[in-house]
Amino acid sequence: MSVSVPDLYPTRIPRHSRWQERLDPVVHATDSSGAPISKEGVEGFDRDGYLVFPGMYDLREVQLFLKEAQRIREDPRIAASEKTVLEPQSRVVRSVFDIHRDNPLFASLSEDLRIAGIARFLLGGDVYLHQSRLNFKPGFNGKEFYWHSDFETWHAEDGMPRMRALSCSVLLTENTVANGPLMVMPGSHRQFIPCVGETPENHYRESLRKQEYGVPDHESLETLANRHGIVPVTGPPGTVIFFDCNLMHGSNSNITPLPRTNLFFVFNQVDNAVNDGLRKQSPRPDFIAERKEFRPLSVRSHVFA
Ligand code: 6CS
Ligand code: FE
Repeated sequence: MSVSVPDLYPTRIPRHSRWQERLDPVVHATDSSGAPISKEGVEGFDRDGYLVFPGMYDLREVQLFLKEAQRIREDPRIAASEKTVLEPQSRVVRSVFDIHRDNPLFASLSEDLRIAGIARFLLGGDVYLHQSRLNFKPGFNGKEFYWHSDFETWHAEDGMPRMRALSCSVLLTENTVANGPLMVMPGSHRQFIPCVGETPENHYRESLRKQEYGVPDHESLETLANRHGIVPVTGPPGTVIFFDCNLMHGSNSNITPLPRTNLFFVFNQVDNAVNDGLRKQSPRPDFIAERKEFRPLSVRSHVFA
């Protein structure tokens, strides 16, 4: 879709510029009656930019998800596909994208009321999937994801107009302080940090292995970290983490024997569909960013036996 819209969050600019206040609400819900989460939960997401639900999926369900994730990682056809991203400097699988489209189990999980129902509430209306992926971060070899705001990339490279999207991460293995858990700067979602440097063509081929554009400058990161702190988000398998599209986050390399395998769904509100008019480079493949199918997910209750 390409209609001319103003670029409200300019980034990938030639030189440093001032941070920008967020122009969008964090919680878009206007009516909390019948909310799927508590009042404290809504306030927490609004204040911190993330929310953690330990035990949202029971161990039996998670075992099912993890078995399927391991089957995907070992499937030679998938390993050879462009949807699979390898770790930098190795042939180790880092991520597999588009799992909601290629895998019936994960397609159902993406529409499960327990997660899509919360996303729909927080984003204030029907949602579709902008992206889905498995990040394996294997033991010993799983490399870091440097500090970034997802929205900065989805805005600059996919043409996502406003901050009305969120990530939902389902932990498939134990996420400890040691094996490279998601680290967030609580509250950092309220500032937009423009990043310096024009996006190279086909940037995703490098950025998904090791991101170098769309990474804030050290001074901004230091100021954000001093102001908000850095929190490792840990939890047992079955924990679900929701985090706002503009929350500053990253994760360290995993040199422990314990894999940190997490599944991610990126929910975008249907009125915030990507817009080609906001993009300067050629579009990223649709296995990374949905460009056509903005139909609302059919959210319903699932039992994964
Ligand atoms: O470019 C993207 O869409 C991906 N990059 C990162 C580092 N996080 C979000 C997303 O997976
Ligand atoms: Fe990210």
